[in-house]
This record gives sequence, C-alpha cells and structure tokens, in this order.
Amino acid sequence: MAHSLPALPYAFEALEPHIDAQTMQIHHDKHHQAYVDNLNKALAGSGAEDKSLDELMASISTFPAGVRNNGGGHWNHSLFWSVLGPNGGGQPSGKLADAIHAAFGSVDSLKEKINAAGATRFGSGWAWLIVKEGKLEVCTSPNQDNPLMDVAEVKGTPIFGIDVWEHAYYLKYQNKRGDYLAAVWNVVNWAEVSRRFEAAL
Ligand code: MN3
Repeated sequence: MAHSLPALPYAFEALEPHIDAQTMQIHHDKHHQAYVDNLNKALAGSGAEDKSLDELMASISTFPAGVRNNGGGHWNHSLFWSVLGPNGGGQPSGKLADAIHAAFGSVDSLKEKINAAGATRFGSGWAWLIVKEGKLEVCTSPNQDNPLMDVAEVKGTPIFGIDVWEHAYYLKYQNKRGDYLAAVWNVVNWAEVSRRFEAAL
C-alpha cells in the first residue's frame, strides 16, 4: 500500500486569522503532498513498501536520507493538522492538564517553553511536546526528524508539535517566527492532544 495524503480535517480558512488560508493550502496540498510522493518514490523497490509509517520511524537509521526526510515529513504533518482546529485554543483539561501542571507548573509555562524551543531551533525543524516514560517533556528536532526516530537526540512519543519551517508561517508572519508561535496556541485542538497523551501512556 502506498502512503497517501490525509485530508485536512477542516477548511483551509478555518484557522484564520491565526494561520492564513493560503499558507494552509500550500502547506497541505503542495508541501505535505510532496513528502508523501517522495516517500513512495524513495521506498519503491526497497522491500519496505508495506511497512507502516511508525515502523519506518523506529528503524529509520537503516534507510536512506530520502525515506528519513520524506517519511518524517509525512508523519510530522499528519500529526500537525490533527492537533490544530477551528474551535481550538483555551485550556487543556483532565489528565493532560494534571500532567502539564506536574511537569511545567502551568499551561503558560509549557507554552513559554515550547515557544522558546521553537524560536531557538536554528533553521528548519519542529518543537515538540512528547511523552517519555510516562512524563511530559519539551524538545526539538531538525529538518523533518521527530522523537519517534531511532536517530533522535531526545526520544519519546510526540503528542503536539509546531512546524517552524518558514513555509509554515512566512506568507503571514515573514521573519517573525515568535509571532507565529504565539498565534498557534489560539488554534490548538486540546481534545486531540489529550487523546494522544492518554494513548501514549
Ligand atoms: Mn511544514
């Protein structure tokens, strides 16, 4: 089974004014589609065409760079669309809220930590909230790497992530990555982050 682009679970303009429709359309239909297409090309004839994306991440060191970059791109963007939403923002609740308070003291302090991580990731990459041995941690990865990869510096299960590639924000925010990071919190789908948190435990 070839890998395929998941449909965006809301309209391109659904995250306005925080993330603009044109950015969403190009990001999903062009960038993510290209990761999927190039992953399928990179896997063709490798014998690993039937491996799941999670299986690829766990043994990514055994694959060429094309699988790492494009497989990571496909995994990361599939998570990204799901943890954003038109009725997002507000506060997390339940077990996730308890775990955030235990790990970071407050939701605001978690936001500061992820924003600082995203702002200081040099070049392109991702800022992550991960579950590691039952606890929450913030980390970053370069390019399209992620914490599920066997090559990751910090390993864990991502439950939320922010794409800090310029293609994610440049049309609306230009060089102001910090303004984009601050705006993303208005469209976080906390229900999905909670679901992923409980699944990761
Ligand atoms: Mn991207």
